[in-house]
Amino acid sequence: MMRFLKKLRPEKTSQAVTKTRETWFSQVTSLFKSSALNDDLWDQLEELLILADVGVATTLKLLDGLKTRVKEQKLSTPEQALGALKDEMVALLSASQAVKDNDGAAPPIVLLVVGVNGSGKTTSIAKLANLYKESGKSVILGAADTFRAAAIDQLQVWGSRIGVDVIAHTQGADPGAVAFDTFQAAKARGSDVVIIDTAGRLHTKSNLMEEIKKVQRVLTRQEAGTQRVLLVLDSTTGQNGLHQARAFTEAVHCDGVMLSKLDGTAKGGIVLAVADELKLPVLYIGTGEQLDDIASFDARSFVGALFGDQVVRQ
Ligand SMILES: Nc1nc2c(ncn2[C@@H]2O[C@H](COP(=O)(O)OP(=O)(O)OP(=O)(O)O)[C@@H](O)[C@H]2O)c(=O)[nH]1
Ligand SMILES: [Mg+2]
Repeated sequence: MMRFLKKLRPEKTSQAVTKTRETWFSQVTSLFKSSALNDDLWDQLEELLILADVGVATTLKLLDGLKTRVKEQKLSTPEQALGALKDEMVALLSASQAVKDNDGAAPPIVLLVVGVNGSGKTTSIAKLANLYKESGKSVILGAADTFRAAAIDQLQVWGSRIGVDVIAHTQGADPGAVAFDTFQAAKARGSDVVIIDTAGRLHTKSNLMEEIKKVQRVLTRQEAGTQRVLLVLDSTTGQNGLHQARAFTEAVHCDGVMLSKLDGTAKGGIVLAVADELKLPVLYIGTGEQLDDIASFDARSFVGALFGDQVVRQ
């Protein structure tokens, strides 16, 4: 899945986690400033991380790793331990970041965008299409959310704003047929990237999950070799959203996650839970409702932003 290293935009990341930083991680910083390295500090840290939505399992894992670092590196001051916490968070976030690169693969790259209703798929597609376009790639969009007429219009409005073509059928049409036509159009025009919008669906609706698989099969038959499935997850849905996403990834193979609406929550710790529990790379974050409100995910910038640091120490 292509990344846009030029578009790391640490300032966007920092802006998006403002609430999370102010609500929880500033308290973590204060804790390390005011407490000695003892069990009381670990207990309070555990509580703050869980409140920030890091999730119980991931919080315990972080604490274990942190205590090991403190012991092995013979750290004696709370300040050193805070540095070790940041390192541990970066390590955890980086563990699942190895993504197959598409360098050398024959275009077009096909990105199938999936997720539950209202998670931010269509908006995220517009942001991604815009990023690709800005980096000089030709993009074509497929309106395979044929479930509601407004969905097709929504994508077409974005398409004309960005200046990319949208392949659409009518409402109720077969999403597989839309994907087929979009891929054919991309091949005929020599496009670099195809992004396919899909209808929101719950993982519990097996017929809808089958529909996604059918779209994938249609694309595979077209020898769309570099297919990637991007799961869009609404950060504001917290642990519940994570639970849904886990079931989603069990039903459909996903390659990476876009965490939308990170700006809309004080519980941005969810990013750590997602990376750790879904074992999927977080590729992008949504930082607002506008076209430009997207940043490539980078573990070090993210952790730095959570703590309000300029640069997280190596
Ligand atoms: N604040 C904020 N809002 C976002 C972000 N991404 C999407 N939204 C908003 O979330 C709402 C739903 O976005 P859509 O893109 O329509 O979501 P969808 O997944 O395509 O929805 P369905 O097609 O109905 O399943 C819209 O109001 C978007 O503006 C983000 O990163 N930040
Ligand atoms: Mg949509």
